[in-house]
Amino acid sequence: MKISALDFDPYDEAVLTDPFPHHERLREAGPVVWLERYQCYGLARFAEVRDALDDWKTFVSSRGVGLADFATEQPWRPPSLLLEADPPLHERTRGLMNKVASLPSLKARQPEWRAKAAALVGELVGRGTVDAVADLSEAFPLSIFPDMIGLRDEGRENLIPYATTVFNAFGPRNALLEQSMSQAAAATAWVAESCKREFLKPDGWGREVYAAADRGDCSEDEAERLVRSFLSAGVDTTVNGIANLVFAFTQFPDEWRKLKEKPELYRKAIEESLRWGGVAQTFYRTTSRDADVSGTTIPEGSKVLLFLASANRDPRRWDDPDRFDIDRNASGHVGFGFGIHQCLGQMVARYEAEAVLTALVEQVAEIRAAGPATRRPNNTLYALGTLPVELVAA
Ligand code: OVM
Repeated sequence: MKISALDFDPYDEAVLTDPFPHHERLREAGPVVWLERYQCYGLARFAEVRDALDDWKTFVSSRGVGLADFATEQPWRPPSLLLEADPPLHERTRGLMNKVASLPSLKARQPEWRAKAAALVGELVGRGTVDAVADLSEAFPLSIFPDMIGLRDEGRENLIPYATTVFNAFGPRNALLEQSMSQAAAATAWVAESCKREFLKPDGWGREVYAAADRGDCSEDEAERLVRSFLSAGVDTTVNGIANLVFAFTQFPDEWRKLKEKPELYRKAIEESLRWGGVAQTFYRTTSRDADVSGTTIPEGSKVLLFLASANRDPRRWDDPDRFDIDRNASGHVGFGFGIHQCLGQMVARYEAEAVLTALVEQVAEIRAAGPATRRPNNTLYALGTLPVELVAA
């Protein structure tokens, strides 16, 4: 089958700040597209994205899940033992980390998280215009996540700049990456040190990873790099997940009213925001052998860009996909990916969002947009810069 070659640039600033109209063009161009500029393939339809994620033997992660092919290019940091690994290594590291980031461990923390979110929302309600990004979506995760890991107190302001660099680094070496790299040298050094056993507090997921090393499930060096995964993947993602959740309600005030009438819909609302919001826009895989995708052969050694956020709005899979609809059954979305690499922290993300959303539903009558939201362009994340809102007291 003849495939469409496009001059489309997924990393153009206009695309990064408003990607969804461009996704439609990608999906309509065919089940597989060729992105001339980056010499990679692209999949933007739901079925093809999910099937590629499912077929981890053909679409491997060990050659990097960004544009760089680790078989020929030096990674900017030692590869993640989870994200950038294949079985059998991935099976061992993922198994160990699943036990640390367990549901019982989260359930034990849930009451405290809900109380903290309620207190934070309480401070913001009726205060006039607040920034739902800095004052809520960053403030809440930063008030619980570093403590859950057991991170040292000093230097936590490095977490977001580090994560910003990590997610920019999945893209090309463009100005965004160069800029965040040059600003994040100190953050990278702080993170590297913070992952070491001696800098972690005794109670926390960080030391639990080292306990796995003590049991012989991984080496001391592996433990250090696995803790790094928590710091890389656990902050900017949840920050923007929460921000996009609030943003969704500013765009669809009827859905907020619906939720106020039926507060029991809060979990469905969160799942729908994960589908609609598109926080993790894209990840790559690399083909380990020739792959047939809907009649097109993708040759071995190709980089394949998977447009997760586009898949989540593919009209072939979702009715009226651009509509944020909290009654919709959004389960099955690929916002957390799919298959063996599906987000390790997805329940952390959901519990954080639940704490914030239940607090909002209880205390807020109306979430009023109080000015234009701004975007913070990133090569992988659909990130908000500012989100001015007024939280009207219930
Ligand atoms: C990691 C890592 C970093 C960024 C994202 C991610 C989406 C994982 O270091 O393991 O998962």
